[in-house]
Amino acid sequence: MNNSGLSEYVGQGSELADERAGDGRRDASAQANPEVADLIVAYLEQLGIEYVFGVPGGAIEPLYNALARSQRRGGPRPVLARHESGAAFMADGYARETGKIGVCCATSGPGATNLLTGVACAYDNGVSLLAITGQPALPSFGRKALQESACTGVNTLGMFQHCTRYNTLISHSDQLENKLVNALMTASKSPRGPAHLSVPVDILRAPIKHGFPSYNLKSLLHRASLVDEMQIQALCTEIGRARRIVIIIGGGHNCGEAIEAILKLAELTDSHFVTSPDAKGLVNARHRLYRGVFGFAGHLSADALLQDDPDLILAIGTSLGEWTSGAWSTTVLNQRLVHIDSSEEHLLRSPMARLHVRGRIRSVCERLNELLGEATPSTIANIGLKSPDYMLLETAKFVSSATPIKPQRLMRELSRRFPTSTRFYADAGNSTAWAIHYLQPRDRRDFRQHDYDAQLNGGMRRKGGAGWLRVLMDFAPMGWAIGAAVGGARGNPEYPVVCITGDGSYLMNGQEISVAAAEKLTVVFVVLNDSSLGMVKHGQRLAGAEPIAFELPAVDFRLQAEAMGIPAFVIRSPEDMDALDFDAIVARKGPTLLDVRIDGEEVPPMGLRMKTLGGA
Ligand SMILES: Cc1ncc(C[n+]2csc(CCOP(=O)(O)OP(=O)(O)O)c2C)c(N)n1
Repeated sequence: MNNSGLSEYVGQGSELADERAGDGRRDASAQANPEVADLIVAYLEQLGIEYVFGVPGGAIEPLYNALARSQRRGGPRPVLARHESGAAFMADGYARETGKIGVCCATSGPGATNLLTGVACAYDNGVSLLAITGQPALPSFGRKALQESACTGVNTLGMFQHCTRYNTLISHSDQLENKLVNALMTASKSPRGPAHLSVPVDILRAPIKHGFPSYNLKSLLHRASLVDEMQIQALCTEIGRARRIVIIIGGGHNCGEAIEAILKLAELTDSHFVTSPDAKGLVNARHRLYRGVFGFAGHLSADALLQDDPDLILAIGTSLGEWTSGAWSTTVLNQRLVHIDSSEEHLLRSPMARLHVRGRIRSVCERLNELLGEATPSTIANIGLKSPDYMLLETAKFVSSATPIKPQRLMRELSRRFPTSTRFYADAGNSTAWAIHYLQPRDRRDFRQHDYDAQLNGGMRRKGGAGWLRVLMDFAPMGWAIGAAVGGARGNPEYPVVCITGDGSYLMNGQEISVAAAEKLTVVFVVLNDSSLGMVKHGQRLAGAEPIAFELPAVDFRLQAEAMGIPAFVIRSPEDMDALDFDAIVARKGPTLLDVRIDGEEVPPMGLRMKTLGGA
């Protein structure tokens, strides 16, 4: 692909535009008889977006025609998902990995409704997405056209209204440019989220006039670095007064791009820090100041730190929802709290805070560091070599050699066996709990994933890519990790991807493994096979509820994968892991499946969930 050399190493769309738009904007109207669909593709290209994840159908056909033309000249091309929810999950994974906007598309009617779950997931988890769905031709509205999805049919526009940040029907071709740019701007500003364009097929096919695209997204999508100097001064005063500060680091892109400055702040103030579950992947668990995950499936060391009376708690970029606030725990939500965020929605959740500091987190932390007396650059010496094993709830099980393999031990094996550049995606269900608590990739001797990547890339610095672990915190659909892992790998095929999922989730969405095969992507699917909906089973037990509707049939996922030509292995014990050639698995340009017959009796660290459900 012509533009991939450049776009691989730039994360933010606006930054990409810096380098390529200059005015090298491809003139969509330069080709013979360009259509509105070509204009959409031209804008995606301007942002360095290389792939559109979706499933075709009649109402969206002109977009696929435009993608075919684009693909022939090395521009954005389609990736064919097996189900539209998988397409949206892939776009989500692509956005997380690259820092760009993930783009997915579907035809009208059932294509759009299938896409909805993935779009809702991106909405609740703050991921930049553009969803494009089709409609029958405008003149047919209200006449029972096949899969009509306007207000006179099964109103998909209405459905998307509740899980997007921008949602519109294009009812005239002249609207397209303005609405598309609005959608792209809305999706990428804080709070991030999905935008949806519902485009009738005759509009997609309509001719465009000469000279498009007319917007240069370079300046429109540029992220402002404004800082609120007065609030920062006030925060400096608070920091100056405090004896002991604890920092809580939140997840998502805003903290991802700021992680160096945040860690510098911790070092400069000699403050211990914890992460929310979704931010675990931003840091090295061996950092001398790190005390683990606070929130769902977190560590007692993090709780203890916050309960030990710090006089200042700096919550940075965290949503303070159920899973990220320890179910709204007063150990965090109290008057010692200072909340730093670019999202008004996040700030709204801390009315009791002593101070709110608004602004782009990276800019705020960099300015703070300046005022506090520029920190000595973070060095490997700051990492320390202390094993983080002490944080774990059940260390004996972490090293247990029992058969069937304990999920705790499986996390240890996955941590040790994969290269340091690996990205892990953990699925809804017990996988999330096990990964948040027990996964701790081997010593990177560096806490900055991006710098590590820079070394690998011969000095080329890769932006975006928030962390080595990706999980869901809010709307958490089973099977998300399967699509997201494929999309993440598509966005950055250089690094191995591991998808940790359950057998229930795999039965729901596992067909997307065949996309990884078709795209030749190194994704290792690790299926925690316990013949049950494990989180449901343990949830029922812990709550004293009826033990019902959790059993799944015994499935041999190895055979299923092999039927698709994908190498697969059954793992029953820790020794079975020794028999695998991980170097070959990681070197393989294509997926591998590990069907892991885990000990399903092990209780996942899900106490917090039980507390909020009112059970246990
Ligand atoms: C689409 C969807 N349906 C239902 C749920 C509720 N739910 C959460 S976890 C879970 C069980 C997951 O089972 P499995 O994928 O086998 O993973 P395990 O918990 O056994 O590791 C269910 C049904 C959900 N999160 N998403």
